[in-house]
Amino acid sequence: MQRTFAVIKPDAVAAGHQGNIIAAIQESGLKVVALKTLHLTEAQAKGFYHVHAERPFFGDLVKFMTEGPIVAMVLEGENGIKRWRDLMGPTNAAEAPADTLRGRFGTNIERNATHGSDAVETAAFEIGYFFNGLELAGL
Ligand code: IDP
Repeated sequence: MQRTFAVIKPDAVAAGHQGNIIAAIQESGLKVVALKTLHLTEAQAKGFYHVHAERPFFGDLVKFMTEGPIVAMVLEGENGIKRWRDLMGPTNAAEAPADTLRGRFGTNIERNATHGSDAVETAAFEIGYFFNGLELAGL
C-alpha cells in the first residue's frame, strides 16, 4: 500500500467538478483516506510549491492556486503514486487524453484541474504539509 497526496485545484472546484473527480478516484480503486477543503494563502501556496520557486511560471502558479478553494486529499492503494498520476494524465491539459482527469476537466498547462505527488519523498512532504497525524490516524 502506498499513499499519495492529491489536490483538486481551484479551476476544477470553481467549475463544480470535485464530485466527478472524487467519483473517478473511487472507481479506480484508490481509497480516499483523508480529505479537506481549504483556501490557500500566498505563503502556504509558495511553501507547497517551493521546489518550483526558481521556475518562470512560479508567480502565476501561486496566483492560480490561491484564487479559490481547493480540495486536498490523501489517497491510498497499491502503487498509489503512479496510479493517481496516470489517472490525472500529463501536466498540459490541452494535450491530455480525453479519458484522463486533466483531459476532462483541465484547460492548459497551468490550469490543469488536479495535482499529484511525483515520488515517495514528495508524497511524504506534501501529506505532512496538509495533514497532521491525528487526521491520518486509524485509517
Ligand atoms: P505536475 O503537476 O504534472 O507534476 P509540474 O512540472 O510539477 O507538473 O508543475 C507543477 C504545476 O505548475 C503544474 O501542475 C501546472 O499547474 C504548473 N505548470 C507547470 N508547467 C507550467 C508552465 O510551463 N507554465 C505555467 N504553469 C505550469
